[in-house]
Amino acid sequence: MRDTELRRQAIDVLRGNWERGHTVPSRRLYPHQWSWDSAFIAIGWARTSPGRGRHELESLLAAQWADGRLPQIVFNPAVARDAYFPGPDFWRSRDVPGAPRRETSGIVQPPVHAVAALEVHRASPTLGRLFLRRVYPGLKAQNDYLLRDRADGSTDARGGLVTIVHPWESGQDNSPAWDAELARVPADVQVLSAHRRRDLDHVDATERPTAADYARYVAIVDNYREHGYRDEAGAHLFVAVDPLFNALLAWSEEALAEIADIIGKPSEPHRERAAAIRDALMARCYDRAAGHFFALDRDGERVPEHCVGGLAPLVLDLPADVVDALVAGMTGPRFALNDRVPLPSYDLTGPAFDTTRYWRGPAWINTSWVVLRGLERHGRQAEAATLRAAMLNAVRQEGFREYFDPRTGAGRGVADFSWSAALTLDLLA
Ligand code: 2M8
Repeated sequence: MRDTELRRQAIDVLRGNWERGHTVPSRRLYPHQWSWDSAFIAIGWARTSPGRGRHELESLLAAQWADGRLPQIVFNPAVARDAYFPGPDFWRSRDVPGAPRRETSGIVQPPVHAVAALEVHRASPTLGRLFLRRVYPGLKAQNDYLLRDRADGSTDARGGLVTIVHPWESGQDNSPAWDAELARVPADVQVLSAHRRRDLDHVDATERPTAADYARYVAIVDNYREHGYRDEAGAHLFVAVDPLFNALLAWSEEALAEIADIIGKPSEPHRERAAAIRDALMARCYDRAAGHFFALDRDGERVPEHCVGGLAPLVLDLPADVVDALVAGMTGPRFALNDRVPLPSYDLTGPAFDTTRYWRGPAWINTSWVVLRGLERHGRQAEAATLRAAMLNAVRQEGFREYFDPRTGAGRGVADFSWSAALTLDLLA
């Protein structure tokens, strides 16, 4: 298939998923607005209709909480309340002071939105400047919230890493990096009998998190909701440090610095925050022997599972030997960089590897796109060209699927998935 045809198909998917001001990740499986999906989707819109990219980010920011958190899900009031589980009646944001009028979930997702805002601006700089002025305060407040209320206790006075308090906050829901921490969450699979998992109406159960995972996901939210979604010390049932989340936070601080320069605000504080997060990632998550960035558990111990998020710090300024080690890991047996299938979400040789189960192996377009940007930043053109070819090959062969079998490239999850289409548009630009 020619590039022009692939581009046309990607635009069709985004148009089909456009829903008055935002784009759903998938019409059937995810019928609301998701936070980091909207960032990737805005990057795609930037390549074809920058106005929609602006709407995408501004509609998400309109649902920001008073404390600055940008919610993982903004519920569409026009959609049936039980179309997705867990829906608005499970989260009950309407009972929380400081939550917006529009109902939302109470957790966050990886903060890649400032990067997206800058991409949207660059696509149409004249209107973009006004747009940047409008979105800058919310984007800054989002990162302020994370660095203030989610600061990992063990960082130095300059600040540093932030925690996630639910696997859903990582965006890589059932990644093996969370298994040990999740196993500490007391949960009874019976709690699920009170709910109906709607995801299993759309995707085979072998491709989704297990019932035991969901029981714990529900228990963590029940506890957080009972605490009024306040981040009090010791209140969380799940705490972890995710290298992908923190790398995107640092990258977005760099983007905020550029945005601040464009609109005449102080940029140096953003550059300092970006450097502090990068330094903390290096000091705490980087394992020199493994040549990889690992997640941390609630005690600050490294979780030695090789996940694709551990390659994400490539989007930052890193010492040359660290870049070399990450690229060696990517081209070695664990991630097996090739020009057919994008990067697996988890170590192909790892004990928890699964070819079909969601974030436990399958290849995803968004995480590969982040790593691709990292390779480009460090001038690794050969590896970048290979990864780009793999991403385009996957969507050409299988369509804009949610994820792909990391060995065969077979499409998995839902079809017509928005960020797979959106980031394809970026690749083709
Ligand atoms: C997936 O997560 C949602 C919960 O947020 C789910 O499984 O229902 C993840 O892949 C996440 O990264 C993504 O943002 C979301 C919507 O595409 O789906």
